[in-house]
Amino acid sequence: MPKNGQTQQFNKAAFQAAVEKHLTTTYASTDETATARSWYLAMGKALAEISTGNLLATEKNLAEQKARSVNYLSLEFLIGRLTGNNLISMGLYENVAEAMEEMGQNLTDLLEEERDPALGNGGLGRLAACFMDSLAAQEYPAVGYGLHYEYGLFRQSFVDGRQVEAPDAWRGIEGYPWEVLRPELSQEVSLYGHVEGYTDENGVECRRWVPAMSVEGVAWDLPIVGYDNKSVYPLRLWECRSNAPFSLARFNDGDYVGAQYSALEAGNVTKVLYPNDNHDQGKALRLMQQYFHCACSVADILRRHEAAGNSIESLSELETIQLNDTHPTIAIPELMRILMDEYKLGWESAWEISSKTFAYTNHTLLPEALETWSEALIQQMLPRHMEIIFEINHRFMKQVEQTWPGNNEVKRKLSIIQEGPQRMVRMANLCVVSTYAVNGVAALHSELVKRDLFPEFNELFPGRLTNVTNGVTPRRWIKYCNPGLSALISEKVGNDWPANLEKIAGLEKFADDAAFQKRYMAVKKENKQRLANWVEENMGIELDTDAIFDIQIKRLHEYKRQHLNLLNILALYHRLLNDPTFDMHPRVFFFGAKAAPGYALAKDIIFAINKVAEKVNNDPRLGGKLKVVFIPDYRVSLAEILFPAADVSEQISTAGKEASGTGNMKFAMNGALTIGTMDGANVEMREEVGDENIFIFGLLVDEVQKLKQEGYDPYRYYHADSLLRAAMDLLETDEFTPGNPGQLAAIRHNLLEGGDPYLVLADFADYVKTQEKIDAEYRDQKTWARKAILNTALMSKFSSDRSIRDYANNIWKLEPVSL
Ligand code: C3B
Repeated sequence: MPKNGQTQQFNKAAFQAAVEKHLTTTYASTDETATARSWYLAMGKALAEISTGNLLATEKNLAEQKARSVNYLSLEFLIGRLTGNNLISMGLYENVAEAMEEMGQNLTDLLEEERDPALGNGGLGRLAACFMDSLAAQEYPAVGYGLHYEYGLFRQSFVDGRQVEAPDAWRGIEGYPWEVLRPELSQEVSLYGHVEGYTDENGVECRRWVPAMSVEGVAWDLPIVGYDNKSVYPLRLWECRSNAPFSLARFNDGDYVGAQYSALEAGNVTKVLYPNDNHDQGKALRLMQQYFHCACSVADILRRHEAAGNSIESLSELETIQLNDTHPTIAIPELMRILMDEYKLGWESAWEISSKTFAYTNHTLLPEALETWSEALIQQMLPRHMEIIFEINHRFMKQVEQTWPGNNEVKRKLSIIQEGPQRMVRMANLCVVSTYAVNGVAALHSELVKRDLFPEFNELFPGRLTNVTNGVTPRRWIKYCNPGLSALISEKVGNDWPANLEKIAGLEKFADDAAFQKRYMAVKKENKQRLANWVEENMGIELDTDAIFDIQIKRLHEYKRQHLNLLNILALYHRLLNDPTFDMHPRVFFFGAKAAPGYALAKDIIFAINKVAEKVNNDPRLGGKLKVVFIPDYRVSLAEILFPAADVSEQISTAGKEASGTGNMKFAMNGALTIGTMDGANVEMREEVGDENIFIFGLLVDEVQKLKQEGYDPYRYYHADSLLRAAMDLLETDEFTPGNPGQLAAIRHNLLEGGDPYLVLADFADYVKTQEKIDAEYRDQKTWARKAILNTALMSKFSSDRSIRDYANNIWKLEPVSL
């Protein structure tokens, strides 16, 4: 197989003919009438012809070889634009650029026509996308299963500084050129109804679900193109349709209109992605989404397994199912139901198969994100599943009784059912009990999962709880988004580093090379210019690329502490205006973040940052030293411009709260220095780059816990620190909201009267001091360049290829299969 080159046979004339054909027959355009968008669409369709062919070939090969596969179940895949990335994976970027040029089209411009498929909220969804890329790059047999939302994550704009949400019709009216409908894979999904007992023909007592209605699941495949190989794996997204929908009960009752109506409701199942990140909202429609996703996916896995001629008993030998967080947990009782009620296996045999098939990844310790579902709701929508969950719990409680006889306290704690005025099903407990492996997503996080979240489970199931540290794909997050740096890396270490990121360590020996430092920093400067141009064109703010570009991009959440960043900005503002001895290197603070529409304080923080930005960016007294830019509608395609342009990466969550973080890795690979707490993967990044090459500050996990136990008093910090007081008090004035004092006071109130749940005030002084250190060190450009180069060179651990190898070797037991 050709490596590091063109992996697809490319016939330019045939490709151009395919583009012309799609322009005419698919998009009804002529060369004269075609817009940039129709050219992009036609080109996408022509490319999808190649990827679809390879997808089918891969599918066939894997079935024939009876290869063991992983099924990655996730409610979110935040894939971002596919065209540029797929061109790189196919090795066709230059060929297609040339082919399009001959047709009078500029590839770079056409790529800008693609709308981001934003089928995820943040880190969890983006991780799933990086993992699919790494599975395909290393040819570990895999299918990604998700939902085909009609509307992805909302589009964000600012109106007078406040976030406004608009629907995201990511497919446009023409549809997305890369996706292919697979009508032959459609599934019927049942809902509601009741359970009945019956005696089968052998006299055995059985149970069966008599559903009240059903909907149709239709499969769309998006191609996950293997980098530098021919394999293409499906990202299979289920769309709910109710084109032949009916409510049996109501229909039979003669309630014709009512029957249609509830079916219409079910037709909404995949209408929109829930916009919550690290927060469980507990809505019935969300449970329906989860079950719809699981029912279609499990049925498809069984279909594949059987079609390849395998027995149901061998399911766990050939298939493993990874649950991305608890969102697809209902797949567990669904598989148990099918094995028992349809395949007629007894409980023990069904459990033997099911518990060896599923594995679960925990992505958060935040209590508000740990999913629970009301027993009543599950009982109503999925009565047979509730019965099975009860039985799993019943058997599990017996096991707990054996280990801790008579200990009701531990039973209450471990039970899958949480007692209370409304009984709730704890999905994480169900996962730990019913899977063969449970992993956290960074070393520190996995330790906390064992120590704080599930200590008794760890005792009960030794070895089940493990760690797989997250990673990111170097294809999208270096090669594609940072061509300047990529060329420089290839020149020094050869061009096979995108698939073998260990090679990047070869840059280490150039860290002190003055000529290399210069070129490395010149690339950084170009990337900063590219971002500055975007900001000028889209926001009308002029930026100086000699300033430090300091960037915090992630979902808006109190625990991520964008408001700590804001307080430092307010402190700088205060000092610039009031302390004549104070000097600072010019700095631009960038933010990009969406707030969940129902998260009031997060929205207040966005508003405050925007208001401070308005004032600061136009205040001549600051001499251009301080700028604040809140990039609207932060998304993958903007991330691709932001990461390469950063000097400083903000990773400032309260220790113990950010499970891993993955933006931290993208920044460091692209040569930004991290200011961060000892949280998530920051800890392992520090291990890799060394303490001198990262700026660590703040309380440690145990210090956070101790302070909270002792009774944390934010006022103590407020009264003791005049700079903190000055920054906080600015929030009460009308400094940034002329004529309207108090508009920003909610944040101050939350931090003082609200008890400052994420210890912003406790970490403020150390944060400010560490930012001053960065200011001083940036002035020595040689030392800075050295540190930045070392960050790039020492990030190989954080390739998602390594994460996937860890999963494949330690959990899934998968072997690569090449096409
Ligand atoms: C996130 C965590 O908050 C991040 O620390 C982590 O890096 C990623 O997952 C990937 O593991 N996460 C999320 O985006 N959504 C959740 N519901 C839970 C965790």
